[in-house]
Amino acid sequence: MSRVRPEQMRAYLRLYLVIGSVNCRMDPVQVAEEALAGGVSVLQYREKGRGALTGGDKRRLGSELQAVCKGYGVPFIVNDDLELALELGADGIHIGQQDERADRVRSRIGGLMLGVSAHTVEEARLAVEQGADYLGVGPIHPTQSKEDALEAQGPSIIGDIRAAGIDVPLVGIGGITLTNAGAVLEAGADGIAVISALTGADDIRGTAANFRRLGP
Ligand code: 3NM
Repeated sequence: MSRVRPEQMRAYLRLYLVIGSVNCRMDPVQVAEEALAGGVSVLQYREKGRGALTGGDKRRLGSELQAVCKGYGVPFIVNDDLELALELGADGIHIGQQDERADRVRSRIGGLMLGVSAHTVEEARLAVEQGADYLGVGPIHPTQSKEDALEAQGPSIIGDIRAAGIDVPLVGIGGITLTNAGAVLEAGADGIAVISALTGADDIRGTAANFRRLGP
């Protein structure tokens, strides 16, 4: 299977929902359904944090979220768990700097999409060399949604990565809201990735639609 083309990847990244059961006030499948109806363009299943599902329960929710994504023709990406990604036949996998090396993951997934979290220009460069199709760059702003999040860097980290000549598709992540998302796109991101701005919204569908209106 061939790798995703960068222009296709950029289109997928416009509004990226990261979701797991611990992030949701109601059924995560319903949250995903609403968010996709509003315009989410890629979904990552990230089952992490206190109270996260494991084993068969984790697999079941992943499979349900994947089915919702299929209905919208939106890629389904699994965070960190390569075995689960392969077992479910996910469209891609996302890994952090603490997880397995990107080149080792690439060698096991063929042409599936590979996303890597990067916090510095050097991490960004290395991830691209090792086969990343896209980067998640953050945290842009302080976040409540990740227990081990690093210090917030502001949108300028994205400008720094672009100024270094790294033109790989990328999203900003961490504390992004409707109010501050514009600056992330202006700094050179292809899209934004959110957890709480959508999973915690009273009107998930409407909020997703408003995020999409910010884009090009
Ligand atoms: N990764 P929210 S920040 C999953 O910096 C994740 O790599 C981050 O959640 C990183 O939109 C983050 O609620 C949490 O702030 C994003």
